[in-house]
Amino acid sequence: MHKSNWMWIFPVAALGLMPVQQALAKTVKVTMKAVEAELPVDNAGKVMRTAWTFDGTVPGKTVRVREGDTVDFTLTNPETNSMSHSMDFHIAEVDVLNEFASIAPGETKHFTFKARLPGVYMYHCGTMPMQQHIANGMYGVIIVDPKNARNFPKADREYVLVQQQYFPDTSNTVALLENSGWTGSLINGKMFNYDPVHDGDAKQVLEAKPGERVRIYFVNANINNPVALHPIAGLWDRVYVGGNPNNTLYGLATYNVAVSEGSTFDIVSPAGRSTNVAIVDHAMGAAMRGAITVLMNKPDADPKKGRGDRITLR
Ligand SMILES: [Cu+2]
Repeated sequence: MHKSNWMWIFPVAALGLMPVQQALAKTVKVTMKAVEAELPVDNAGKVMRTAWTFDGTVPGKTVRVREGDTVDFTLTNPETNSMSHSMDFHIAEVDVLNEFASIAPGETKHFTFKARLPGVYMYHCGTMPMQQHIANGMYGVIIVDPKNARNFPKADREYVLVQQQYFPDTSNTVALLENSGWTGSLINGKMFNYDPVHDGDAKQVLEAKPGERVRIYFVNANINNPVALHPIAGLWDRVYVGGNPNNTLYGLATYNVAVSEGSTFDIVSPAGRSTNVAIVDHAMGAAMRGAITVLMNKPDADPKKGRGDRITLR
């Protein structure tokens, strides 16, 4: 061994005695702006809705931190907006009447919380009527990566999928509660977003190479309905309930995702051949109205898809 390598041994040994969390936990600053905007819910861009969003997209940006990190969060509600808004992170253990309180146009809200548990969690606006703010698009995903990789094999690709019931008339807030009048299922904000089989205007699909482990971070942002998540022509190799590796289920065809639940799904396609899988909400009323996502497993898969900031395909 080269002499200089020995210099590393003592500092590394000392670090090993420190609690890992203390050594590696950091504070992550996250800022978001409430943006009221016109957005399409179809791939052709013909069906528009008045969306209420975080930062102008549905879902909002994916926040990603590590178990034990502290999130330092700021929400601004520009005075040009018409509504009050707020933020509720499902991983935050705080005071609903304090941190999650609404702010009027022109106000700013700041709070911090510790991401104590690994997993995948919904975040959303909690301002009343809450069903209207969520139906209008004010939701997103926070991924908390586990600090311990035990029982959590490395994924080759990762994708974020968020499903939402589409109600063309969100001003009828009672209809939202009665679950009447929804006409579409949005995946990351659009019907058949990644399904060119059922919608010729769909511009992209999820991609991976045959045999790769693909990890889906899934959040059910429906107003009322659970999601029967099933990969047609495949199986879930593992389902991490809540996205937490301590809650691992092995080998399932379908797993029911509760409203507001985030769970993580691993699928490993057969090696040595190209295949396609259709990830659906097997509740037909949702599937046929937009909740179908194509995962293409092929040797020439785009190496950038499912990695870095392309885990959410826009
Ligand atoms: Cu809101």
